[in-house]
This record gives sequence, structure tokens and C-alpha cells, in this order.
Amino acid sequence: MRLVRDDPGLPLYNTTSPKGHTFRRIRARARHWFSTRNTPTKACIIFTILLSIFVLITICSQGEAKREQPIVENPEIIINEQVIAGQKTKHSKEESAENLKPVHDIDRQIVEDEMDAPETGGGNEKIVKFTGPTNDRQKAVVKAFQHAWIGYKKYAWGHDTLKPVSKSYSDWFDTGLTIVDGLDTAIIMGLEDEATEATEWIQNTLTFEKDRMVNFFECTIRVLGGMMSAFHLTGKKMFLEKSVDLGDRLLSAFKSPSPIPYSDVNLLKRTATNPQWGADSSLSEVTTVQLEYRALSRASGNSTYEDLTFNVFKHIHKIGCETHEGLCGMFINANTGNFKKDSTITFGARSDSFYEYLFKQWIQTGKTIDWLKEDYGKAMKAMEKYLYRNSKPNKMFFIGELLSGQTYSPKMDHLVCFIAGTLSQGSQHGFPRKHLDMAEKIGETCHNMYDNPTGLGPEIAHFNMIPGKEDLYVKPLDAHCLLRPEAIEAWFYLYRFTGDKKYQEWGWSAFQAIEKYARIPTGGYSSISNVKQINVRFRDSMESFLLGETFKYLYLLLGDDQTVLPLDKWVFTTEGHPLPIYDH
Ligand code: DMJ
Repeated sequence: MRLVRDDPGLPLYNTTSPKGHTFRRIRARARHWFSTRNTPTKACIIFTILLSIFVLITICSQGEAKREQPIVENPEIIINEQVIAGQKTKHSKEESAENLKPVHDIDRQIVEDEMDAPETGGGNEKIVKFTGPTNDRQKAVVKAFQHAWIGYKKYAWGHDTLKPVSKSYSDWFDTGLTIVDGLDTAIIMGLEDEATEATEWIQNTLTFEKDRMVNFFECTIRVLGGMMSAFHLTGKKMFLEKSVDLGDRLLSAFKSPSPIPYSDVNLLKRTATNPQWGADSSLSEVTTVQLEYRALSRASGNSTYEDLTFNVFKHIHKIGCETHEGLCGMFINANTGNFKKDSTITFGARSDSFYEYLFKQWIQTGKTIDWLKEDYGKAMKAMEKYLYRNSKPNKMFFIGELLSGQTYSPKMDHLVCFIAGTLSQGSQHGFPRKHLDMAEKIGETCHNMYDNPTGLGPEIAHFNMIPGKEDLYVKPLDAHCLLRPEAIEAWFYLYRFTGDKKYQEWGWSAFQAIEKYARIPTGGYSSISNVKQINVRFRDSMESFLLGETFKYLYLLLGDDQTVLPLDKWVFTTEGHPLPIYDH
């Protein structure tokens, strides 16, 4: 067999085959036919051939694309029809989230597939979609969220906080706090329009070029946490990019001489200072940012965020809080790195979420860091020994405080109710059954705190420890209500772990009280001045956590489907923003 070139530039072919003769005949005829046509006809023919080739290539390449696997920035969340059951996926960074369907197109349902862990962290993730409200109570909560959103949109859009009574707003960080804090709740509720509005505002308007001091902790848990959660729920890379920008600025807090960060940061100048009111940082403020920065590190591939913030816990672990067997004082100094001597020990304001993040970091890191678990277990033992008491005459269990580290005070902030959620969660992860008992008792006390003419809970309650008539009383200056989430958060966890429907009933009653006494007809809800007066005085402020936490936990608590955002795949930050659990 001999191979020759029939015509320079043509491909080689076998000249002896009958196919070769046929081909030459066809080509000769074509040449003849073509040479007898005029120029416009020839142009037309060439154009038609080129067009056909183009159409063919396009069809083929689309076919190829369809055969490719889903393109997802954060593989733990798989969106809608891109999921192919049982298949595992690898995907490139460039192809990532830009190709995802927009938030409002997300089909929300749980699918039981698992995806490859992303290179930068994650693992064990389930595919998550949301289906919206499943019953009338959930629908009512969704309506309430929308009512809050409408008020905020009308009178405060782009500002931090709605003042619903005066139909105006206030700014704290000037970062559209209510939008960013509330976005993931809108997504979880299946509110497509609200989620789209928030996403577009964050994308097009939100900037952190702000020459103002912001609180490192509050800005982290509300803004960074909100955006990281939105990133993980939607896969939109924009949220991650914004988070990196904000995280870089906020980490200026670590320009202190010790591993303990300063409390306040200038976002534009990237400078940081102690709080204006004193030399020390609050324990909770320096120890309640780690879930957010770890998520940022794992998603961005830059370990600095995680390393710097985790150093805070390593440092506290090293110096220890031995005088009270793992219970730490409420103040720590960013210059020296030391605790203030004899400061108050509490599970309320200034300390609360230290204990929450001891536990939740252990969960977030796939239960691989033993000393977190040990320190948490030790602290809970000490809490029981030093702070956990019951009232007279009806034995309401509560967690009091040690003033100046010494004097017992039977005072419990509403904030403390969070611990019932954390304790109950711990009981599912190897901590003693007693933790669940304590959680149920504290959860019940939190419910008792709502036993007021308005049905709302006060900021602080005091408990009676000597024979008397009333178990708990509320001082006039403690009687206000910011519509905080902690009691409802606790009932959400307790319901998940016990299935006892009384927790849903308690949540529903609290919701009805919010509707009755805090709703402002023109839009939004307001904090109130005294839970004991049905002749309500409004404080004219709607805190962003009403949308970020209170309505979210209500919605989740009241659902028929308690597998939404499963707690072995997701960990809720202290601001109620779900983040993925990693395997290390
Ligand atoms: C929220 O901002 C967070 O839960 C924080 O940890 C303390 N409490 C408020 C809401 O009450």
C-alpha cells in the first residue's frame, strides 16, 4: 500500500482504494459546478458552509458541557438540578460560583448525597436545598420576617437599624447591618425576592471603606458571619470576596502586643484600639469570632484568619482559668494578654459565648481538637458547682454570677438562655446525660421568664433563694425586651433533641407575643421598655438579630421537617448563621 499526496495541502489517503476514486470524482464534479457559478452565488455557498460548521460546533460543545459535572464553588452545597445523585464531583475554582443559579432560583430540599470535600476544608457535607414553610405557623413567621423587611426597606434601607416608630434609622457600623444579618434567614425561608434584594445591595453598594471605629466582635458575628453563611448557602463567590475584604480589615484588631485582639477597629485606616470605656476587652468579644474566621480561611485558602483568631483560645487554654476550675473572668487585657484580677464570672453579658465557642469549635473541626472538648467539659462542671442553683419555692434552675469572682448573685441575663441549647447539643456528642437534664431545666426557666403580661421575656431576671412567694422577679431597669433570640434558640435545640412539642408551643407563644406587642403597623417591630406593661412603650429600635436569629430560630423550631440544616453538617454561629462542619 502506497500513500501519496493527491494534491498539496490535502490530507493523505489511500489512492488504491475504491473510496479514493469516488472521492476524486465527487471533488472534480464539485469543482466544475462551483467554477460555473457567479460570484454572489459562490459567496452565498461559502457563507452557508461556514454557518453550518459554526452551528455544528456549537451543538457539539453544548453536548459536552451537559455531560460535565456541576460547577460549584463550595462543594458542600449542591444546587438544584445540578445534582446528579450518587456522583461525586471535582470542580475548578474559575468555573465556580459565577455559574450557579441565582439565589432566587435555588430549589430548596434536602438530598442525601455527599460531595468531595473542598481542598480548603469541609467534608461530610450533605446537599442542601430549602423548600419554604411547611405549615401555618411557619408561614406566620415568614410573614413576620417580611413585615420587618418592608419596614426596614421603606425607612432604613442601606442603614444599620430601623427605627420603626419614628420611621427613620440609626447607624452603628454603617454596613447595612439588617440586610447582611437577615439575608441567610431569607434564604432559609425561601424568600426569593428579599434574598435577591439583599444580594444585589451587598454586591453593588456595600463597601467597607468606612472611616469609623467598629466593634471587632459585633462586626464579625453580624456582617462577616452573615456573608459567610450566605456564601455557603448560595455558592456565590461575591460573598466570599466581600468577606475577605472585611476580614482583612477587621484583623487589624490583632495589632496588639499579645494574642488578645483590641476591641475596636477602624475599617478604613486599619487601626485598632481598646474600648473607649476601659483598658480591657470583654472575654466574649475576643473569643467569639473563631467559627467565622475559620470558615473564611477554609473557603479562601488563607489560613491567617483561622490562625490568628484560634491563637486567642490557645492562649487562654495556656494561661487557664484555674481559680474557678475553668470559669474565666469577664475581662482580659489586649496589651498584657492577662485576665483582669477578680472580675465577675458569668454566663451572661461579656462572657456568654466564650463557652459556646469552646464547644462549637470542637464541633466545627470535626471533634478533632481534644483540648477544646476537655476545657468545655471542665467549664460545665465548674458552672454546675459554682453557678447552677434553683429558686424557692418552685425550684426553677438558673445560672447565677460570681461578682468580682467571689460573691454569688442569683441574677440571670436573658442571654444566658443560649447555654440550654449548647448543653443539649453537647449531650448528643458524648457529654453526660445530666447536660440534657440541665438544658431542659434552664430551658424551662427561660420559658418562665416569659410569664409576663406581655408574654415577652425581660433582659434580666433575679431569682429568689430564700423562702418566699415569687421564684423570680424583674427589676424595673431590667424589664426591657430587645426581642432577643436566646430562649427560642434553646427551645429549637431542645426540640430537635427531645422531640417534645412543648418547645414548639413555647416558641409559638413567644412569637404571638411579639406579634401582639412589638409589631408596628407601618412596618417593622420594636424593642419594648417593660415586659410587664401591656400599655407598651416602644424603644423605637429593631435590632438586626431579630431577623438574623429570632425569626430564624422560630422558623426552624416551628417546622414539621426537623432535618432542615442538620446539626451534624452545620454549626450555628453565635449570631445564628449556619456554617459547614469540617472533618478537621
Ligand atoms: C447576638 O448578637 C448574639 O447572639 C450574641 O452572641 C449575643 N446576643 C445577641 C442577641 O441577643
